[in-house]
Amino acid sequence: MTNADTKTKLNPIEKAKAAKHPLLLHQELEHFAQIGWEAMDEFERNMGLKWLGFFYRTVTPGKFMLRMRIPNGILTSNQLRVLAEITQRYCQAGGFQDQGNADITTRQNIQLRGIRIQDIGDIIKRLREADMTSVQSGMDNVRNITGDPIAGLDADELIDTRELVQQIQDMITDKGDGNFELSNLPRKFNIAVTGGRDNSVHAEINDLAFIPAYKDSVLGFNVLVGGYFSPKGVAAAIGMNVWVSPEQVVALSKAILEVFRDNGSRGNRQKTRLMYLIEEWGVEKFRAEVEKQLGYELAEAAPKDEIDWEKRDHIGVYKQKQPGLNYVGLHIPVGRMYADEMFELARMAEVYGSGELRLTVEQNLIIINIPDSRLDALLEEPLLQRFSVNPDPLKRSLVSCTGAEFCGFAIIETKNRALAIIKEVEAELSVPSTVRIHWTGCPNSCGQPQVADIGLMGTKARKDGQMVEAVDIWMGGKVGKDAHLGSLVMEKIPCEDLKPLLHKLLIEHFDASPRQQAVMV
Ligand code: SRM
Ligand code: SF4
Repeated sequence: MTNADTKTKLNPIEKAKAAKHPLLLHQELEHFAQIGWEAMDEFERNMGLKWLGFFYRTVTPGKFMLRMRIPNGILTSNQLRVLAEITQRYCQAGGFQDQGNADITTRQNIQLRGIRIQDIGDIIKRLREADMTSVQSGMDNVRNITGDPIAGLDADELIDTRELVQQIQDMITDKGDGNFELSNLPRKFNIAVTGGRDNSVHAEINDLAFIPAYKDSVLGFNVLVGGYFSPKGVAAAIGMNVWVSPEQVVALSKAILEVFRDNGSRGNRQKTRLMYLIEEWGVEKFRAEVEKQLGYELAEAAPKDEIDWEKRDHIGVYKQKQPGLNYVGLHIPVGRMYADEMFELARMAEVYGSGELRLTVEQNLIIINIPDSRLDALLEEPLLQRFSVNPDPLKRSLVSCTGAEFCGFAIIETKNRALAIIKEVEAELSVPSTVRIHWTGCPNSCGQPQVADIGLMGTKARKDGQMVEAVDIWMGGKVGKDAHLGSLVMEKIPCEDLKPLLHKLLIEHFDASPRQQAVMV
Protein backbone atom coordinates (compact mmCIF):
# COMPACT_ATOMS: atom_id res chain seq x y z
CA MET A 1 0.00 0.00 0.00
CA THR A 2 1.47 3.41 -0.87
CA ASN A 3 1.40 6.32 1.51
CA ALA A 4 -1.26 7.94 -0.68
CA ASP A 5 -3.51 4.84 -0.42
CA THR A 6 -3.23 4.77 3.35
CA LYS A 7 -4.60 8.30 3.51
CA THR A 8 -8.01 7.06 2.47
CA LYS A 9 -8.05 4.20 5.01
CA LEU A 10 -8.12 5.53 8.54
CA ASN A 11 -6.46 3.33 11.13
CA PRO A 12 -8.52 2.40 14.24
CA ILE A 13 -6.83 5.04 16.42
CA GLU A 14 -7.85 7.72 13.90
CA LYS A 15 -11.44 6.49 14.04
CA ALA A 16 -11.45 6.63 17.83
CA LYS A 17 -9.95 10.15 17.82
CA ALA A 18 -12.53 11.30 15.29
CA ALA A 19 -15.37 9.99 17.47
CA LYS A 20 -14.20 11.93 20.54
CA HIS A 21 -11.12 14.12 20.86
CA PRO A 22 -9.13 12.59 23.74
CA LEU A 23 -8.45 15.97 25.39
CA LEU A 24 -12.19 15.96 26.23
CA LEU A 25 -11.51 13.11 28.68
CA HIS A 26 -10.39 15.78 31.14
CA GLN A 27 -14.09 16.52 31.72
CA GLU A 28 -14.79 12.88 32.60
CA LEU A 29 -12.15 12.26 35.25
CA GLU A 30 -14.64 12.34 38.11
CA HIS A 31 -16.84 9.85 36.30
CA PHE A 32 -13.85 7.54 35.70
CA ALA A 33 -12.92 7.81 39.37
CA GLN A 34 -16.44 6.65 40.26
CA ILE A 35 -16.65 3.72 37.84
CA GLY A 36 -13.01 2.59 38.31
CA TRP A 37 -10.41 1.59 35.72
CA GLU A 38 -11.94 -1.80 34.95
CA ALA A 39 -15.23 -0.33 33.71
CA MET A 40 -13.64 2.28 31.46
CA ASP A 41 -13.79 2.13 27.69
CA GLU A 42 -10.62 0.34 26.61
CA PHE A 43 -9.42 2.98 24.11
CA GLU A 44 -10.03 5.80 26.55
CA ARG A 45 -8.19 4.02 29.38
CA ASN A 46 -5.27 2.57 27.39
CA MET A 47 -4.68 5.38 24.90
CA GLY A 48 -7.02 8.35 25.31
CA LEU A 49 -5.72 9.33 28.75
CA LYS A 50 -2.21 9.63 27.29
CA TRP A 51 -3.40 12.98 25.88
CA LEU A 52 -3.55 14.13 29.51
CA GLY A 53 -0.20 12.49 30.26
CA PHE A 54 -1.50 9.34 32.03
CA PHE A 55 -0.36 6.02 30.58
CA TYR A 56 -2.24 2.87 31.63
CA ARG A 57 0.27 0.11 32.44
CA THR A 58 -0.95 -3.39 31.63
CA VAL A 59 2.11 -4.73 33.48
CA THR A 60 0.79 -3.23 36.75
CA PRO A 61 -3.01 -3.62 36.40
CA GLY A 62 -5.01 -0.67 37.70
CA LYS A 63 -2.00 1.66 37.73
CA PHE A 64 -1.05 4.54 35.44
CA MET A 65 2.29 6.17 34.71
CA LEU A 66 2.40 9.97 34.61
CA ARG A 67 4.58 11.45 31.86
CA MET A 68 5.34 15.12 32.45
CA ARG A 69 6.43 17.85 30.11
CA ILE A 70 9.62 19.51 31.34
CA PRO A 71 10.53 22.00 28.58
CA ASN A 72 14.31 22.21 28.06
CA GLY A 73 14.58 19.86 31.08
CA ILE A 74 14.33 22.82 33.48
CA LEU A 75 12.73 22.42 36.91
CA THR A 76 12.55 24.53 40.04
CA SER A 77 13.13 22.97 43.44
CA ASN A 78 9.49 23.70 44.25
CA GLN A 79 8.37 21.79 41.16
CA LEU A 80 10.63 18.85 41.97
CA ARG A 81 9.23 18.85 45.50
CA VAL A 82 5.69 18.71 44.13
CA LEU A 83 6.68 15.73 41.97
CA ALA A 84 8.28 14.12 45.03
CA GLU A 85 5.08 14.69 47.03
CA ILE A 86 2.99 13.14 44.25
CA THR A 87 5.38 10.18 44.12
CA GLN A 88 5.19 9.75 47.89
CA ARG A 89 1.46 10.25 48.24
CA TYR A 90 -0.09 8.79 45.09
CA CYS A 91 2.41 6.39 43.55
CA GLN A 92 2.03 2.91 44.95
CA ALA A 93 4.04 -0.26 44.64
CA GLY A 94 4.10 -1.69 41.15
CA GLY A 95 7.49 -2.58 39.76
CA PHE A 96 10.26 -4.54 41.42
CA GLN A 97 10.50 -2.10 44.33
CA ASP A 98 7.84 -1.76 47.00
CA GLN A 99 7.53 1.99 46.53
CA GLY A 100 6.53 4.46 43.85
CA ASN A 101 9.33 5.89 41.76
CA ALA A 102 10.23 8.45 39.15
CA ASP A 103 12.42 8.06 36.08
CA ILE A 104 14.31 10.71 34.14
CA THR A 105 13.69 9.92 30.48
CA THR A 106 15.72 10.08 27.27
CA ARG A 107 13.79 13.27 26.41
CA GLN A 108 15.00 15.30 29.43
CA ASN A 109 11.72 14.57 31.15
CA ILE A 110 10.24 12.84 34.22
CA GLN A 111 7.77 9.96 34.56
CA LEU A 112 6.09 8.87 37.81
CA ARG A 113 4.62 5.43 38.39
CA GLY A 114 1.84 3.59 40.13
CA ILE A 115 -1.02 6.13 39.97
CA ARG A 116 -4.70 5.19 40.49
CA ILE A 117 -7.47 6.53 38.25
CA GLN A 118 -9.10 8.13 41.33
CA ASP A 119 -6.11 10.40 41.85
CA ILE A 120 -5.61 11.77 38.33
CA GLY A 121 -7.86 14.83 38.79
CA ASP A 122 -6.07 15.87 42.01
CA ILE A 123 -2.67 15.33 40.48
CA ILE A 124 -3.47 17.51 37.46
CA LYS A 125 -4.64 20.25 39.83
CA ARG A 126 -1.43 20.07 41.83
CA LEU A 127 0.70 20.16 38.70
CA ARG A 128 -1.09 23.23 37.35
CA GLU A 129 -0.74 25.02 40.72
CA ALA A 130 3.02 24.46 40.43
CA ASP A 131 3.01 25.77 36.84
CA MET A 132 3.63 22.33 35.34
CA THR A 133 1.72 20.27 32.81
CA SER A 134 1.61 16.72 31.52
CA VAL A 135 -0.77 17.49 28.68
CA GLN A 136 -0.15 16.01 25.19
CA SER A 137 2.89 14.06 26.37
CA GLY A 138 1.95 10.82 24.61
CA MET A 139 0.33 9.40 21.47
CA ASP A 140 -0.21 11.69 18.45
CA ASN A 141 1.35 14.76 19.99
CA VAL A 142 4.54 16.73 20.16
CA ARG A 143 6.59 15.15 22.94
CA ASN A 144 8.73 16.90 25.52
CA ILE A 145 10.75 19.54 23.69
CA THR A 146 14.44 19.23 24.38
CA GLY A 147 16.97 22.06 24.64
CA ASP A 148 20.51 22.59 25.86
CA PRO A 149 20.76 21.41 29.47
CA ILE A 150 23.22 24.19 30.32
CA ALA A 151 21.43 26.94 28.41
CA GLY A 152 22.21 30.34 29.91
CA LEU A 153 25.20 28.96 31.86
CA ASP A 154 27.63 28.04 29.10
CA ALA A 155 30.29 30.63 28.20
CA ASP A 156 30.57 29.07 24.74
CA GLU A 157 26.84 28.97 24.07
CA LEU A 158 25.67 30.39 20.76
CA ILE A 159 21.93 30.69 21.40
CA ASP A 160 20.07 30.39 24.70
CA THR A 161 17.36 27.78 24.01
CA ARG A 162 15.28 28.23 27.18
CA GLU A 163 12.78 30.85 26.05
CA LEU A 164 12.40 29.33 22.58
CA VAL A 165 11.62 25.87 23.92
CA GLN A 166 9.09 27.31 26.37
CA GLN A 167 7.45 29.34 23.60
CA ILE A 168 7.15 26.30 21.33
CA GLN A 169 5.59 24.30 24.17
CA ASP A 170 3.17 27.14 25.01
CA MET A 171 2.11 27.36 21.37
CA ILE A 172 1.58 23.60 21.08
CA THR A 173 -0.19 23.06 24.41
CA ASP A 174 -1.94 26.42 24.76
CA LYS A 175 0.24 27.24 27.76
CA GLY A 176 -0.24 23.79 29.25
CA ASP A 177 -4.04 23.70 29.22
CA GLY A 178 -4.28 21.56 26.07
CA ASN A 179 -4.67 22.68 22.47
CA PHE A 180 -7.27 20.98 20.28
CA GLU A 181 -5.68 22.47 17.13
CA LEU A 182 -2.31 20.73 17.45
CA SER A 183 -3.11 17.56 19.37
CA ASN A 184 -4.47 15.39 16.60
CA LEU A 185 -1.34 14.77 14.54
CA PRO A 186 -1.04 11.62 12.42
CA ARG A 187 1.63 10.28 14.83
CA LYS A 188 4.09 11.28 17.55
CA PHE A 189 6.41 14.22 16.84
CA ASN A 190 9.75 15.09 18.44
CA ILE A 191 11.25 18.60 18.49
CA ALA A 192 14.75 19.61 19.68
CA VAL A 193 16.47 22.99 19.83
CA THR A 194 20.20 23.07 20.33
CA GLY A 195 22.08 26.28 21.04
CA GLY A 196 25.56 25.03 21.92
CA ARG A 197 28.36 23.57 19.83
CA ASP A 198 27.99 19.93 20.90
CA ASN A 199 24.51 18.91 19.76
CA SER A 200 23.51 18.10 23.31
CA VAL A 201 20.00 16.98 22.34
CA HIS A 202 20.64 14.46 19.53
CA ALA A 203 19.16 16.82 16.93
CA GLU A 204 19.50 14.17 14.23
CA ILE A 205 16.93 11.81 15.76
CA ASN A 206 14.07 14.31 15.97
CA ASP A 207 11.21 14.96 13.55
CA LEU A 208 12.18 18.64 13.71
CA ALA A 209 15.44 20.07 15.00
CA PHE A 210 17.06 23.48 15.07
CA ILE A 211 20.87 23.64 15.04
CA PRO A 212 22.87 26.88 15.31
CA ALA A 213 24.23 28.34 12.07
CA TYR A 214 25.40 31.79 10.87
CA LYS A 215 23.83 33.25 7.76
CA ASP A 216 25.30 36.52 6.50
CA SER A 217 26.88 36.93 9.94
CA VAL A 218 23.50 36.61 11.68
CA LEU A 219 23.14 33.79 14.19
CA GLY A 220 20.10 31.58 13.71
CA PHE A 221 19.35 27.93 12.96
CA ASN A 222 19.58 25.46 10.13
CA VAL A 223 16.53 23.20 10.18
CA LEU A 224 16.54 19.39 10.13
CA VAL A 225 13.41 17.30 9.58
CA GLY A 226 12.19 13.73 9.54
CA GLY A 227 14.39 11.88 12.05
CA TYR A 228 12.72 8.87 13.65
CA PHE A 229 13.27 5.40 15.13
CA SER A 230 10.67 2.70 14.76
CA PRO A 231 10.51 -1.09 14.62
CA LYS A 232 10.15 -0.89 10.81
CA GLY A 233 13.18 1.29 10.28
CA VAL A 234 15.21 4.25 11.48
CA ALA A 235 16.28 7.45 9.76
CA ALA A 236 18.46 10.39 10.71
CA ALA A 237 16.86 13.78 10.11
CA ILE A 238 17.72 15.49 6.83
CA GLY A 239 18.34 19.15 6.02
CA MET A 240 15.21 21.07 4.95
CA ASN A 241 17.47 23.59 3.21
CA VAL A 242 16.09 26.31 5.44
CA TRP A 243 17.72 28.83 7.79
CA VAL A 244 15.62 30.76 10.31
CA SER A 245 16.32 33.48 12.83
CA PRO A 246 15.43 32.68 16.46
CA GLU A 247 12.32 34.91 16.08
CA GLN A 248 11.01 32.60 13.31
CA VAL A 249 11.37 29.33 15.23
CA VAL A 250 7.90 29.22 16.80
CA ALA A 251 6.08 30.18 13.60
CA LEU A 252 8.04 27.65 11.54
CA SER A 253 7.36 24.89 14.09
CA LYS A 254 3.64 25.70 13.93
CA ALA A 255 3.58 25.71 10.12
CA ILE A 256 5.40 22.36 9.91
CA LEU A 257 3.01 20.82 12.43
CA GLU A 258 0.00 22.12 10.50
CA VAL A 259 1.34 20.77 7.20
CA PHE A 260 1.96 17.40 8.86
CA ARG A 261 -1.46 17.46 10.56
CA ASP A 262 -3.29 18.21 7.33
CA ASN A 263 -1.31 16.06 4.91
CA GLY A 264 0.40 13.24 6.81
CA SER A 265 -0.89 9.71 6.28
CA ARG A 266 -3.42 8.49 8.83
CA GLY A 267 -3.37 4.93 7.52
CA ASN A 268 -0.85 2.23 8.50
CA ARG A 269 0.64 3.58 11.76
CA GLN A 270 4.02 2.10 10.87
CA LYS A 271 4.20 4.67 8.07
CA THR A 272 2.78 7.84 9.53
CA ARG A 273 5.81 9.66 10.95
CA LEU A 274 6.79 12.95 9.28
CA MET A 275 9.58 11.34 7.21
CA TYR A 276 7.01 9.34 5.22
CA LEU A 277 5.33 12.57 4.09
CA ILE A 278 8.72 14.06 3.18
CA GLU A 279 9.63 10.94 1.21
CA GLU A 280 6.30 11.00 -0.61
CA TRP A 281 6.56 14.68 -1.56
CA GLY A 282 10.32 15.21 -1.74
CA VAL A 283 11.97 17.81 0.48
CA GLU A 284 11.45 20.64 -2.09
CA LYS A 285 7.69 20.25 -2.16
CA PHE A 286 7.60 19.81 1.62
CA ARG A 287 9.45 23.08 2.01
CA ALA A 288 7.16 24.83 -0.50
CA GLU A 289 4.04 23.65 1.37
CA VAL A 290 5.48 24.87 4.65
CA GLU A 291 6.22 28.27 3.08
CA LYS A 292 2.64 28.41 1.78
CA GLN A 293 1.36 27.70 5.28
CA LEU A 294 3.66 30.34 6.75
CA GLY A 295 2.78 32.89 4.12
CA TYR A 296 6.34 33.83 3.22
CA GLU A 297 9.49 32.38 1.67
CA LEU A 298 12.21 31.00 3.87
CA ALA A 299 15.92 31.65 3.55
CA GLU A 300 18.15 28.88 2.19
CA ALA A 301 20.16 26.93 4.77
CA ALA A 302 23.49 28.37 5.85
CA PRO A 303 26.33 26.48 4.14
CA LYS A 304 27.65 25.15 7.45
CA ASP A 305 26.33 24.75 10.96
CA GLU A 306 28.20 25.43 14.21
CA ILE A 307 28.16 21.93 15.68
CA ASP A 308 31.88 21.34 15.99
CA TRP A 309 32.41 19.90 19.46
CA GLU A 310 32.26 16.42 20.87
CA LYS A 311 29.21 15.93 23.06
CA ARG A 312 29.59 16.73 26.76
CA ASP A 313 27.78 14.71 29.43
CA HIS A 314 27.90 17.49 32.09
CA ILE A 315 28.61 15.05 34.95
CA GLY A 316 31.01 16.61 37.45
CA VAL A 317 31.75 20.20 38.53
CA TYR A 318 31.92 22.97 35.91
CA LYS A 319 32.35 26.74 35.92
CA GLN A 320 29.42 28.76 34.65
CA LYS A 321 29.78 31.88 32.54
CA GLN A 322 28.59 33.83 35.61
CA PRO A 323 31.77 34.53 37.64
CA GLY A 324 31.98 32.59 40.89
CA LEU A 325 29.15 30.20 40.02
CA ASN A 326 29.27 26.51 39.11
CA TYR A 327 26.99 23.75 37.95
CA VAL A 328 27.26 20.20 39.26
CA GLY A 329 26.05 17.28 37.17
CA LEU A 330 24.96 14.23 39.15
CA HIS A 331 24.87 10.76 37.68
CA ILE A 332 21.44 9.22 38.29
CA PRO A 333 21.87 5.49 37.55
CA VAL A 334 19.53 4.68 34.61
CA GLY A 335 17.49 7.77 35.57
CA ARG A 336 15.73 6.18 38.55
CA MET A 337 14.82 8.23 41.64
CA TYR A 338 12.64 7.62 44.68
CA ALA A 339 10.57 10.20 46.56
CA ASP A 340 13.02 10.71 49.44
CA GLU A 341 15.84 11.29 46.93
CA MET A 342 13.76 13.83 45.02
CA PHE A 343 13.06 15.75 48.25
CA GLU A 344 16.78 15.73 48.96
CA LEU A 345 17.67 16.96 45.47
CA ALA A 346 15.16 19.82 45.82
CA ARG A 347 16.63 20.73 49.20
CA MET A 348 20.20 20.60 47.88
CA ALA A 349 19.29 22.83 44.92
CA GLU A 350 17.93 25.41 47.38
CA VAL A 351 20.65 25.18 50.03
CA TYR A 352 23.63 25.24 47.65
CA GLY A 353 22.29 26.77 44.44
CA SER A 354 19.49 29.04 43.29
CA GLY A 355 16.85 26.30 43.47
CA GLU A 356 16.98 25.47 39.77
CA LEU A 357 17.71 22.01 38.35
CA ARG A 358 18.23 20.68 34.86
CA LEU A 359 17.71 17.24 33.30
CA THR A 360 19.70 15.69 30.46
CA VAL A 361 18.80 13.29 27.65
CA GLU A 362 21.32 10.89 29.25
CA GLN A 363 18.84 10.61 32.16
CA ASN A 364 21.01 12.64 34.57
CA LEU A 365 20.45 15.78 36.65
CA ILE A 366 22.29 19.08 37.12
CA ILE A 367 22.16 21.49 40.07
CA ILE A 368 23.06 25.02 38.96
CA ASN A 369 24.20 28.40 40.29
CA ILE A 370 26.38 27.06 43.12
CA PRO A 371 28.79 29.69 44.48
CA ASP A 372 32.46 28.61 44.79
CA SER A 373 32.14 28.95 48.56
CA ARG A 374 29.40 26.29 48.77
CA LEU A 375 30.85 23.69 46.42
CA ASP A 376 32.79 21.66 48.98
CA ALA A 377 29.80 21.35 51.27
CA LEU A 378 27.60 20.16 48.40
CA LEU A 379 30.17 17.56 47.40
CA GLU A 380 30.09 16.17 50.97
CA GLU A 381 26.32 15.49 50.82
CA PRO A 382 25.56 11.78 51.51
CA LEU A 383 23.24 11.52 48.46
CA LEU A 384 26.27 12.02 46.24
CA GLN A 385 27.43 8.56 47.27
CA ARG A 386 24.57 7.26 45.12
CA PHE A 387 24.23 10.12 42.64
CA SER A 388 27.93 10.50 41.97
CA VAL A 389 29.77 13.41 40.32
CA ASN A 390 32.52 11.00 39.28
CA PRO A 391 31.04 7.61 38.38
CA ASP A 392 33.01 4.78 36.79
CA PRO A 393 33.38 5.20 33.02
CA LEU A 394 30.88 2.55 31.90
CA LYS A 395 28.20 3.38 34.45
CA ARG A 396 28.65 7.06 33.67
CA SER A 397 27.26 6.77 30.16
CA LEU A 398 24.75 3.99 30.74
CA VAL A 399 21.26 4.76 29.44
CA SER A 400 18.25 2.48 29.64
CA CYS A 401 14.61 2.58 28.65
CA THR A 402 11.91 1.38 31.04
CA GLY A 403 11.80 -2.27 29.93
CA ALA A 404 9.68 -5.14 31.24
CA GLU A 405 9.32 -3.80 34.77
CA PHE A 406 6.60 -1.39 33.61
CA CYS A 407 6.34 -1.39 29.81
CA GLY A 408 3.90 -3.67 28.02
CA PHE A 409 5.91 -3.58 24.77
CA ALA A 410 9.09 -4.82 26.42
CA ILE A 411 10.63 -8.07 25.28
CA ILE A 412 13.25 -8.02 28.04
CA GLU A 413 14.02 -6.48 31.42
CA THR A 414 16.43 -3.57 31.00
CA LYS A 415 17.18 -1.05 33.79
CA ASN A 416 18.08 -3.46 36.60
CA ARG A 417 19.87 -5.84 34.25
CA ALA A 418 21.86 -3.00 32.69
CA LEU A 419 23.12 -1.87 36.10
CA ALA A 420 23.92 -5.39 37.29
CA ILE A 421 25.93 -6.33 34.19
CA ILE A 422 27.85 -3.05 34.13
CA LYS A 423 28.77 -3.47 37.79
CA GLU A 424 30.25 -6.90 37.07
CA VAL A 425 32.05 -5.79 33.91
CA GLU A 426 33.54 -2.80 35.71
CA ALA A 427 34.86 -5.05 38.47
CA GLU A 428 36.62 -7.22 35.90
CA LEU A 429 37.81 -4.71 33.29
CA SER A 430 39.64 -1.43 33.38
CA VAL A 431 38.18 0.92 30.76
CA PRO A 432 40.24 4.03 29.94
CA SER A 433 37.35 6.28 28.85
CA THR A 434 33.59 6.34 28.79
CA VAL A 435 31.75 3.97 26.48
CA ARG A 436 28.14 4.89 25.81
CA ILE A 437 26.09 1.73 26.31
CA HIS A 438 22.34 2.13 25.69
CA TRP A 439 19.73 -0.54 26.50
CA THR A 440 16.29 -0.65 24.95
CA GLY A 441 13.70 -3.30 25.73
CA CYS A 442 12.22 -3.68 22.23
CA PRO A 443 12.62 -2.33 18.67
CA ASN A 444 10.70 0.86 19.52
CA SER A 445 14.17 2.15 20.51
CA CYS A 446 13.18 4.47 23.36
CA GLY A 447 16.67 3.90 24.82
CA GLN A 448 18.21 5.07 21.50
CA PRO A 449 20.61 2.13 20.86
CA GLN A 450 21.36 3.60 17.42
CA VAL A 451 23.17 6.62 18.93
CA ALA A 452 25.29 4.50 21.28
CA ASP A 453 28.83 3.15 21.08
CA ILE A 454 27.20 -0.16 21.99
CA GLY A 455 23.41 -0.38 21.72
CA LEU A 456 21.51 -3.36 23.11
CA MET A 457 17.99 -3.98 21.83
CA GLY A 458 15.71 -6.53 23.48
CA THR A 459 14.64 -9.59 21.53
CA LYS A 460 14.11 -13.33 22.11
CA ALA A 461 16.48 -16.14 21.13
CA ARG A 462 16.40 -19.91 21.31
CA LYS A 463 18.97 -21.46 23.63
CA ASP A 464 19.08 -25.16 24.55
CA GLY A 465 15.56 -25.55 23.15
CA GLN A 466 14.14 -22.73 25.30
CA MET A 467 13.15 -19.18 24.33
CA VAL A 468 15.27 -16.81 26.39
CA GLU A 469 15.69 -13.02 26.74
CA ALA A 470 18.29 -11.78 24.29
CA VAL A 471 19.66 -8.66 22.58
CA ASP A 472 20.50 -7.46 19.10
CA ILE A 473 23.68 -5.38 19.17
CA TRP A 474 24.16 -2.02 17.46
CA MET A 475 27.53 -0.31 17.26
CA GLY A 476 29.12 2.83 15.91
CA GLY A 477 26.58 5.49 16.85
CA LYS A 478 28.26 8.90 16.97
CA VAL A 479 26.88 11.88 18.89
CA GLY A 480 27.91 15.56 18.95
CA LYS A 481 29.96 16.70 15.97
CA ASP A 482 29.36 14.64 12.79
CA ALA A 483 26.61 12.67 14.52
CA HIS A 484 25.47 9.56 12.73
CA LEU A 485 23.52 6.44 13.59
CA GLY A 486 25.16 3.12 14.36
CA SER A 487 24.34 -0.15 12.65
CA LEU A 488 23.14 -3.58 13.64
CA VAL A 489 26.18 -5.83 14.03
CA MET A 490 24.97 -8.94 15.87
CA GLU A 491 21.63 -10.57 16.49
CA LYS A 492 19.97 -12.68 19.14
CA ILE A 493 22.67 -12.85 21.81
CA PRO A 494 21.09 -14.46 24.90
CA CYS A 495 21.35 -12.04 27.84
CA GLU A 496 23.02 -14.74 29.94
CA ASP A 497 25.85 -14.88 27.35
CA LEU A 498 26.20 -11.13 27.05
CA LYS A 499 28.87 -10.42 29.63
CA PRO A 500 31.75 -12.29 27.91
CA LEU A 501 30.75 -10.69 24.62
CA LEU A 502 30.79 -7.20 26.18
CA HIS A 503 34.28 -7.99 27.54
CA LYS A 504 35.43 -8.86 24.04
CA LEU A 505 33.90 -5.76 22.45
CA LEU A 506 35.30 -3.47 25.13
CA ILE A 507 38.80 -4.95 24.83
CA GLU A 508 38.83 -4.99 21.03
CA HIS A 509 37.17 -1.64 20.30
CA PHE A 510 37.55 0.52 23.44
CA ASP A 511 41.04 -0.33 24.78
CA ALA A 512 39.72 -2.02 27.91
CA SER A 513 42.03 -4.43 29.74
CA PRO A 514 41.44 -7.10 32.37
CA ARG A 515 42.03 -5.85 35.92
CA GLN A 516 44.93 -7.48 37.78
CA GLN A 517 43.69 -10.26 40.05
CA ALA A 518 44.44 -9.50 43.70
CA VAL A 519 47.55 -11.44 44.70
CA MET A 520 46.59 -14.19 47.15
CA VAL A 521 49.06 -14.62 50.00
FE1 SRM B 1 9.26 5.71 23.70
C1 SRM B 1 6.38 4.12 23.09
C2 SRM B 1 8.95 5.04 26.96
C3 SRM B 1 11.65 7.99 24.33
C4 SRM B 1 10.19 5.61 20.41
N1 SRM B 1 7.84 4.79 24.82
C5 SRM B 1 6.68 4.22 24.32
C6 SRM B 1 5.77 3.84 25.49
C7 SRM B 1 4.87 5.00 25.74
C8 SRM B 1 4.96 2.57 25.19
C9 SRM B 1 3.96 2.26 26.28
O1 SRM B 1 2.88 2.83 26.31
O2 SRM B 1 4.29 1.43 27.11
C10 SRM B 1 6.82 3.64 26.60
C11 SRM B 1 6.36 3.87 28.02
C12 SRM B 1 7.08 2.92 28.95
C13 SRM B 1 7.05 3.34 30.38
O3 SRM B 1 6.20 2.85 31.14
O4 SRM B 1 7.91 4.12 30.77
C14 SRM B 1 7.93 4.55 26.11
N2 SRM B 1 10.05 6.46 25.34
C15 SRM B 1 9.88 5.97 26.59
C16 SRM B 1 10.85 6.61 27.57
C17 SRM B 1 10.27 6.78 28.96
C18 SRM B 1 12.14 5.77 27.63
C19 SRM B 1 13.02 6.10 28.81
O5 SRM B 1 13.09 5.25 29.70
O6 SRM B 1 13.60 7.19 28.84
C20 SRM B 1 11.16 7.91 26.81
C21 SRM B 1 10.18 9.00 27.15
C22 SRM B 1 10.50 10.29 26.45
C23 SRM B 1 9.63 11.42 26.92
O7 SRM B 1 9.89 11.93 28.01
O8 SRM B 1 8.70 11.79 26.19
C24 SRM B 1 10.94 7.45 25.38
N3 SRM B 1 10.59 6.66 22.55
C25 SRM B 1 11.57 7.49 23.02
C26 SRM B 1 12.53 7.76 21.99
C27 SRM B 1 13.84 8.55 22.15
C28 SRM B 1 13.74 9.99 21.83
O9 SRM B 1 12.64 10.57 21.73
O10 SRM B 1 14.80 10.58 21.67
C29 SRM B 1 12.10 7.07 20.86
C30 SRM B 1 12.82 6.97 19.50
C31 SRM B 1 12.78 8.26 18.76
C32 SRM B 1 11.52 8.46 17.98
O11 SRM B 1 10.46 8.58 18.58
O12 SRM B 1 11.61 8.50 16.75
C33 SRM B 1 10.88 6.39 21.23
N4 SRM B 1 8.37 4.99 21.99
C34 SRM B 1 8.93 4.97 20.74
C35 SRM B 1 8.08 4.25 19.84
C36 SRM B 1 8.35 4.00 18.33
C37 SRM B 1 7.80 5.13 17.52
C38 SRM B 1 7.58 4.78 16.07
O13 SRM B 1 7.51 5.71 15.25
O14 SRM B 1 7.43 3.59 15.75
C39 SRM B 1 6.98 3.82 20.61
C40 SRM B 1 5.77 3.00 20.12
C41 SRM B 1 4.80 3.80 19.33
O15 SRM B 1 4.78 5.03 19.37
O16 SRM B 1 4.04 3.14 18.63
C42 SRM B 1 7.20 4.29 21.94
FE1 SF4 C 1 9.01 0.03 26.29
FE2 SF4 C 1 10.21 -0.82 24.10
FE3 SF4 C 1 10.17 1.77 24.68
FE4 SF4 C 1 11.66 0.19 26.14
S1 SF4 C 1 11.93 0.54 23.95
S2 SF4 C 1 10.24 1.73 26.94
S3 SF4 C 1 10.48 -1.67 26.17
S4 SF4 C 1 8.41 0.56 24.19
